[in-house]
Amino acid sequence: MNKHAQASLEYLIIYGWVLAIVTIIVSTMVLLFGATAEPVSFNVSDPAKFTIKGTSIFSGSVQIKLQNITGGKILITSLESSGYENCSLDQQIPSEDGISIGQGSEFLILCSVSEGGQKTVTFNYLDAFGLEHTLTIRTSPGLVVTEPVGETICNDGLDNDGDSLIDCADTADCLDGTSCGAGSLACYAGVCSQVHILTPPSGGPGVISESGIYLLTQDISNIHEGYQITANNVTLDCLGHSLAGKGHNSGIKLATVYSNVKVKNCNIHSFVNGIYLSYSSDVELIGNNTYNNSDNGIWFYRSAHNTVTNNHANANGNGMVFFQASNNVLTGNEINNNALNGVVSEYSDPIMVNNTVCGNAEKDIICAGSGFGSGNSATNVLGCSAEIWSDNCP
Ligand SMILES: [Ca+2]
Ligand SMILES: [Ca+2]
Ligand SMILES: [Ca+2]
Repeated sequence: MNKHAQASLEYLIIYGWVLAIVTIIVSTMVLLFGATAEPVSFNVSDPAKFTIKGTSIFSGSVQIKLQNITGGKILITSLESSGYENCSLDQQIPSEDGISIGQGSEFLILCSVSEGGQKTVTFNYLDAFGLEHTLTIRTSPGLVVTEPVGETICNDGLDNDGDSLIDCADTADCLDGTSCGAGSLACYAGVCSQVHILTPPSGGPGVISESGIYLLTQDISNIHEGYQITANNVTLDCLGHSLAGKGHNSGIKLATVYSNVKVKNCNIHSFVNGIYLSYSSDVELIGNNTYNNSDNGIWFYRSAHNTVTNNHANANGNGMVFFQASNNVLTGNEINNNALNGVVSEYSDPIMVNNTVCGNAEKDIICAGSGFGSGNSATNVLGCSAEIWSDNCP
């Protein structure tokens, strides 16, 4: 053995041990910390051709949403898996030869799973030129089957908790106003919609002068004036939040609107008028609560053909006042305990069905003519015919 070779051997003997020990320490640390901290990931074997748009794991079920970016239509001819109990493709129309998926289309692979560990699913497909390929989607080793925790992501196109309601349609988890995509998209009434989130008014009313969906996502207090709607085709939904004034103006004013305006779920207090309609029609007031407004809960001034459903107008000056306002339909409202009157009609009566108008200090209902409607509870009325009311206040 020459001198050089002997030196190399000594080097290996001395430093080889050090190298081995370092390797063992590093491996142990990866096992102890690295591997367990790593979240489960899904990888496709050809990311240039398929994008993973979302994944979901909950008890007994794995969903993988893919997008075809091959550049053309594909035909999936077979599907195999390892580690899953069974896998299927969802939401695609099968043909004799396979399942056809267009360029840019998204599709779901659904698998059952009962144990942890690494899983793979593989499918064969023909590309737009008829050439055969194979795609494999593999999990990282630590796939753990979890319990459902609700619709955790409202824009992934997946049912994250297995209740068969997806994204915004799962209104129990993706609440109205929850972001469901880029820009100003948010869940509203089960649909991912373009919405405007209202900011507090300052230095005058918050003016809504363009059509659209407006959501109040916070309580607003101590304002001089609330919102004023001057456009048609507007939905203003307070989502149960409150608008609180300091004794002036109106909470919500509708000024000269005449088509498809809705005001919903607003708690409005401490203004002169809670809601004030001026020269407006085709307005729907649904589920609002007006109280502690000094003049009126809701004031209809020269405003006809509106509907007022399931609102509360309690403990205001008057509950609802109709001044030269015909053909308004009141259904299922509670108009109680106001400091003056419940419902006051001047010049023409609204159509009242199944409202509770009780405990108001002066009159519960003052009719201009003899009134319209049926099934209303009241005790103390003026001018109204016996058909529209019964003395059965609780
Ligand atoms: Ca749910
Ligand atoms: Ca769901
Ligand atoms: Ca989802």
